[in-house]
Amino acid sequence: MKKKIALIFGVTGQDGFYLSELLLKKKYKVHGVKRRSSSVPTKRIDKYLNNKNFFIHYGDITDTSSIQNLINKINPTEIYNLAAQSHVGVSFLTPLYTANVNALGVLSILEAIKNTNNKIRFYQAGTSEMFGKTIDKSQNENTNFNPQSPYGTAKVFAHQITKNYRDAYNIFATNGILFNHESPMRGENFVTKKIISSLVKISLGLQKKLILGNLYAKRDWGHAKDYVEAIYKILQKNKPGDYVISTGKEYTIKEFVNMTAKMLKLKIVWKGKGLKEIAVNKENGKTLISVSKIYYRPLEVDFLKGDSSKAKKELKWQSKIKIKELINEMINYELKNLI
Ligand code: NAP
Ligand code: F7E
Repeated sequence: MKKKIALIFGVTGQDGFYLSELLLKKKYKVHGVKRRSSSVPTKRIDKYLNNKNFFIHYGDITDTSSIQNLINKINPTEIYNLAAQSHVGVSFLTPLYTANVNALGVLSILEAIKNTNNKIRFYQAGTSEMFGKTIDKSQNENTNFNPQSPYGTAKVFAHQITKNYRDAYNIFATNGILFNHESPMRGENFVTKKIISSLVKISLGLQKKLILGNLYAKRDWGHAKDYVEAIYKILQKNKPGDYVISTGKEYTIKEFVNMTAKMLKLKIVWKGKGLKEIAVNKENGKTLISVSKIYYRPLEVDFLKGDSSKAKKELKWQSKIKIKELINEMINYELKNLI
């Protein structure tokens, strides 16, 4: 049988790493797109660069001609769009740029599929941030969108335009609505990676303090390795659809800190309230964690908890890796990289 060909936009990111691993195992030819940058952007995927089924091309989803040329050249069976300005906080500082990449970039890919070969299957990386401020205790495919950031708002456009192209042009265009997913490959400025890398250093005496923002937002955190399996399954169905992918459990940032500190045997005690809240070392009274306004956002998404019943039923997918295993793996990765 002819090898399937995948084209991944966003291959250099966290999910790009895990999806490449999965598709190479499934004997795909994997083509990934990297952006030109002044430093090497491929550190996560370096290990695949010598694989005979892995190919890297320059491109950018804000450059329509580069997308069109790549699709013409590669003629992929499947396109996975993982490319995005993916930081919610940063989207408030770069709203136009974020909209250009996260909304219009997606439209450019869909246009290129429509104009080249409408049999190409397309996955769009949607997000629980589209739900934003919600009244539903848990969110599924029928929950209304009410995004609270330029990031979430741009992703709603991407979600809707993907549905439009599915309906109008009969394209196998799908949306994942993925809740937060983390791993050792997570970007440094997301809260889980920041907490774990700082607390590991603090536990070894290599860092004095960790400064965080809102400790009371609740998130539903899964593992990226589990979530790319769902992404893959979404594109293998008979019919295109939209799927919520989540664990169904939520924790506050503070609870995440406490779980991490406990695993590192760091004894901390919380004191104070609001911006004055701190965590001190129980043994010597030194402040290890404090809060700063800098990391607060103009608008916050207070809680998110997904309901993945549809994915369970139709994709036979369920999140497997539990939060403590995730934290443990991330801690071990940090420790290994410090030694
Ligand atoms: P990530 O680590 O930030 O990776 C984003 C990728 O997009 C990187 O490869 C980045 O390239 C690339 N990129 C950014 N702008 C681009 C552009 N203009 N053209 C081409 N590539 C561009 O994000 P992730 O955590 O892997 O997430 C993957 C996707 O899922 C994103 O779309 C994100 O919004 C979405 N999502 C993530 C989560 C989550 O919890 N992780 C949840 C829901 C949805 P560089 O390496 O050059 O920066
Ligand atoms: O923030 C709070 C912050 O930046 C989580 C992206 O992958 O998941 C991610 O978006 C929470 C927020 O992720 C800090 O205010 C407190 O409430 O790790 P985060 P996010 O904003 O949930 C969704 C599903 C995506 O789609 C996105 O692409 O933690 N928080 N203190 C902090 N957040 C950060 N980053 N840094 C802090 O110091």
